[in-house]
This record gives sequence, C-alpha cells and structure tokens, in this order.
Amino acid sequence: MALPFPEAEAPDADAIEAGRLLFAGPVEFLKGVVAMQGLPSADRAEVCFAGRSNVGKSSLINTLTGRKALARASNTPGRTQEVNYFTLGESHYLVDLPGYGYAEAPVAVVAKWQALLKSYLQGRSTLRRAFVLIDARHGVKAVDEEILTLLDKSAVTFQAVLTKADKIGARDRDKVLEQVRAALQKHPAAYPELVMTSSETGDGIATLRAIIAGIS
Ligand SMILES: Nc1nc2c(ncn2[C@@H]2O[C@H](COP(=O)(O)OP(=O)(O)OP(=O)(O)O)[C@@H](O)[C@H]2O)c(=O)[nH]1
Ligand SMILES: [Mg+2]
Repeated sequence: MALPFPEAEAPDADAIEAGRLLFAGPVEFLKGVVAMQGLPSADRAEVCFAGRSNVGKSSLINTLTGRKALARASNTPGRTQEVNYFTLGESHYLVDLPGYGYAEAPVAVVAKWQALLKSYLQGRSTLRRAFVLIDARHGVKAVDEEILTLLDKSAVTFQAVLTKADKIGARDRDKVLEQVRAALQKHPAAYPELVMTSSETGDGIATLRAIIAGIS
C-alpha cells in the first residue's frame, strides 16, 4: 500500500518553470499587520507560512524569493512578531506568521499573537493554503497539534513542509517522516502530500515554488 502523505512528486517542467518565473518576478514587503483591521484587501490568492518559533519560516521565504533579507531571519526565536505581508507579482500574497510555542515570550504577548493568528486563520477568505513548517529533526510537537486542530476547525487546507532537511541523516529522516505521517492522518484539513526542504541547500525549493504558482 502506498504510504499516506508521500513527498510531493517533482512537478513537471512546465510547473517548475511557472514557479521559477513567479518567484523571479517582483517580490516586495508590503506591511506588517498587528490586527485584523490592518489586513490588506482580500483581492488575490494568499498562502501563509506557520510554524513553531525558529522552525525556519522567514528563511524559507527568503530562499523561495531568492532575497536574502526580505523576511528577517535570525537566531533569536520570536523575532517575527507581526503578520508580514509580501506581494508576489500581482497574483499572490505570501504571509509570514509569528512563530508559536516560544516559551520565553511574555504571556500577554503570546495571548495577543494567538488571538490574531486565530482570527487570521479563521477569517481570511482568500487564504488558499497554509504551509505548516515542521523541523525535520523534531517532527510534529504538541504545540503544532494546536494549530493543526485550529486549521481543521477553520477548514483551511494545510500542507506540511519539513524544514532543515540538511540537518538530518537518512535514518532519522525516515523515523521523523513516519511520526509526521501518523500525526497528519488525524487531521482532515491536511493536504495529502508533504514537502521536504532546506533553505541551506535549496532542496525542495523549486517544488514549493511550483506548488505555490499552481495555487490561484
Ligand atoms: N541548517 C539550516 N538552518 C536553517 C534552515 N532554515 C532556517 N535555519 C536557521 O534556523 C534559525 C531560525 O530561522 P528563521 O527563519 O528565523 O525561523 P522563523 O521560523 O522565521 O522564526 P520566528 O520568526 O522566530 O518564528 C536561523 O538561525 C536560520 O538560519 C535550514 O533549512 N537549514
Ligand atoms: Mg520569522
């Protein structure tokens, strides 16, 4: 029997080219949003990047867009504190979300982000897909489960993206994939394929570009 949640197959040449073209075009930081009223008008397809603090959301956006410092990436967890909007050509918004599960953030700050994250995920009509980033070394954690459940409830399709694939060997990778697959099976909103990526080596990046270009 085929494994549930296989890695996405390499897209065909046309899809790869569409992804390449989309991401080679203009990409700009639009704004950082701290409240729902601040969201730009819902006039195009939008995908967001969610995941634990430090999982590599901002780095992935930088690598996808080939702009090193577009989304701030840092060693300091909890760095991205706003819902950051980027325009990808005129067809898409890319949205970099604040990381969750950062234990050292003040309680009031965490509560505020969580409320915003929740209203955003539940209330954004043009949000086509959430990419939920999972550290390839660690698999799905309890705090990830909370967001996956929220996505189920909000009926937002989410696709798991494993990050930092350069940091694990083949054996650990299989073990983590097994754990991730078992976790995803419990979530009706999970998209049936996952993507393994590395912002360091560029693994999976062309595939992810093609996937996003295919979302309209
Ligand atoms: N080796 C390796 N390191 C990575 C990769 N992606 C991110 N990192 C490192 O992981 C750390 C966190 O990356 P960020 O992109 O800032 O993580 P984030 O998810 O945006 O974090 P918050 O904004 O705090 O939620 C940085 O030191 C990155 O250089 C990767 O694919 N491989
Ligand atoms: Mg970030």
